[in-house]
Amino acid sequence: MNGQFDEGITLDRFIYETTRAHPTATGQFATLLRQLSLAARLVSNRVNRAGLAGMLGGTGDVNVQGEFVQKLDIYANETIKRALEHAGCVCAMASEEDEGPYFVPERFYSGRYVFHMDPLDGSSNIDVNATIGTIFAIYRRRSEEGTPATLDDVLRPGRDIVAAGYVIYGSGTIIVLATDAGVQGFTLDPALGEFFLSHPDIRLQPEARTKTYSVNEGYAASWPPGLREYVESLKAPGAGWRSRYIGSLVADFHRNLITGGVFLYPATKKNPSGKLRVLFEAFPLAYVVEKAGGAATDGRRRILDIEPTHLHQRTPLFIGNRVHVEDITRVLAEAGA
Ligand code: AHM
Ligand code: MG
Repeated sequence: MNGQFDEGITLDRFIYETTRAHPTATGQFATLLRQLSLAARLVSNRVNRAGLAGMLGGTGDVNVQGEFVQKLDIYANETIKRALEHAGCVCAMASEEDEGPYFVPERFYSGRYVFHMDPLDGSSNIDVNATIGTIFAIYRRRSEEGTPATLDDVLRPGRDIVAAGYVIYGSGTIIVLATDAGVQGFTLDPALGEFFLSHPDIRLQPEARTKTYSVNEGYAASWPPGLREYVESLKAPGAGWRSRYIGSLVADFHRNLITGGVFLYPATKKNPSGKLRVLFEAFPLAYVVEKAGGAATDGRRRILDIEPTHLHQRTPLFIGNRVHVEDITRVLAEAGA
């Protein structure tokens, strides 16, 4: 027999086989991933039809970050929360779109996991049809299952993450999932509504073949000392680097994960603590990159070791192939940044 049924590994099958291997598995983690994949299909469908469904453009509101809220931001945020809250697998969620944590209402079972997300990263790109995505991280709660969760369950260092990844809505829809079993990518077959394993065991390319840098050079005048010289050195004759920047973190990150390279979002005068969010963007992607053999720092320390003090904390981010991240971190230290 030929065809996807006997040749393809579905996301469901992957979840079943990897969680079955865990002796203490209760099924909640598998449920969480299944519900997340349902939400991903709903959001993907809405993103693809946005121009037809009147979903382009802003709501007229400004979010807790001071940014314009897009209609699709709200749709993704609500859809993912609704898909997870009733399923008995999470106790709390936190989102870039919500000011405070969202504790699962009492009428639902307060499950074992905490879920963090940027429901629609890159949303300023929606109206120009560029790639956007959902970034997420999953933690095991600290407090006892079945009891109400607390802020202590939600506000955690990234090294506590048990799984993380993203859904990317590009020319195809792909879920990239990082766990202790490594990093896997599953592509949605839109006709079947099913995710199939398309990128098994993603590892970053060897350093020598990965000369891509991604940074918004429009801000170069306000970068920290040393960074401008570093980026100039990449452009020297014979250095062999190329530049790629979409302005949608999830898309820039995904490209670099597949082809290798380094993404930089330093502190700037406008954003002295960086622009990207520790919990919703930096932690999940730092977890993914480390599982793929790479590294992520804020210019001084490992991203996953940051102890966040508030939900919407921001950070500079240097992420990608280990050698490049180490070079940047050293350059910044030497310049006293
Ligand atoms: P968002 O989460 O509100 O979409 O903002 C984050 C985005 C990232 O996806 C991207 O890397 C960055 O902002 C781009 O910022 P800039 O336009 O300053 O280069
Ligand atoms: Mg974002």
